Amino acid sequence: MKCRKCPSRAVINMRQHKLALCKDHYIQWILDQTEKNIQKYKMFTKEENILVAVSGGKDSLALWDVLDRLGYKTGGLYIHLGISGENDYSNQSMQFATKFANNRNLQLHIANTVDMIGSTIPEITSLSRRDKTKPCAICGLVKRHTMNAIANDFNYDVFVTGHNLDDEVAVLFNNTLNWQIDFLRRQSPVLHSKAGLQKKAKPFCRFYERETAAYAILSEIEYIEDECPFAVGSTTIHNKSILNQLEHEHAGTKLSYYLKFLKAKPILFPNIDEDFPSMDDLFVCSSCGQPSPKEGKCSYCRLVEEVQSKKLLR
Ligand code: Q46
Ligand code: ZN
Ligand code: ZN
Repeated sequence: MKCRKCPSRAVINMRQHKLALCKDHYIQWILDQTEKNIQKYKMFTKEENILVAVSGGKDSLALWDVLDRLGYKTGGLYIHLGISGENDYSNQSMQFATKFANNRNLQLHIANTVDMIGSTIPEITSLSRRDKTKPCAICGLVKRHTMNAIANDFNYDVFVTGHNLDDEVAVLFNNTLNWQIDFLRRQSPVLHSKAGLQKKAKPFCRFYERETAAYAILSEIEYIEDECPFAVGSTTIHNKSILNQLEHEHAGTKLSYYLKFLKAKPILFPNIDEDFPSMDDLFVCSSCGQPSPKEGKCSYCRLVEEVQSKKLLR
């Protein structure tokens, strides 16, 4: 198959766009489409400081690479979660993130849960009152708190994540299956800053996972191929396989599901702007000063307190 734009051989065929491209034109297409998304959803400008959450995986490193090539001012944040497993996941993924940043002379902030809380994510999970078999809720809480704290401390204007279309659609599918109205209301390519919460953006939200993977491979980005061991068997992965079947039978299903949801949002939520939660819904944590939906200490500070008191009792 030939490239749509030149006589070279195509390296990727995107059925949903009816577009086949060679390596050079594909890389340029990803750069152009990312810039379009940033503009379309008013994510950020070249004047703002952007903090990229990097896991060492293909999506986040590809995103950092794209933003850097487009001339945005970026720094990265890697959070070491202390997850080992067969592949020594956290240490391995940190090495990929560090090598990427060093090769390009980009600043990488590294936070470590052992320094912040005194324990790894699996240890915190086993000490907390929550479901001891699933660290993901605690992991998400720790990551959100850390990203907001680093963004505030180092004067970043926005933090961005490498979530792709497959991630967004899997979450959307789960939220519609369970009619999670608050989650649906908040699902957006960009959430503007409010009451001490940093602006968040997902510049890759319209790219299929195979497109970001192809970009990472063609751009020779080295990344950790293994998933976090706790991702295995998750609802998200199950939803992704169902959605892949639909996509296989009808190319473009995922993209259309997501874009039609974004179009329907103002009708579904006519009186609510994108800046959810509202100021009235938020308090300031009495310990760390970050915004919190509850009065007193935020969930992160209560978790740290709980873990530290249980460690003292051991
Ligand atoms: S890193 Fe953390 Fe994920 Fe691993 S423990 Fe779960 S939430 S699966 S993105
Ligand atoms: Zn070409
Ligand atoms: Zn707090």
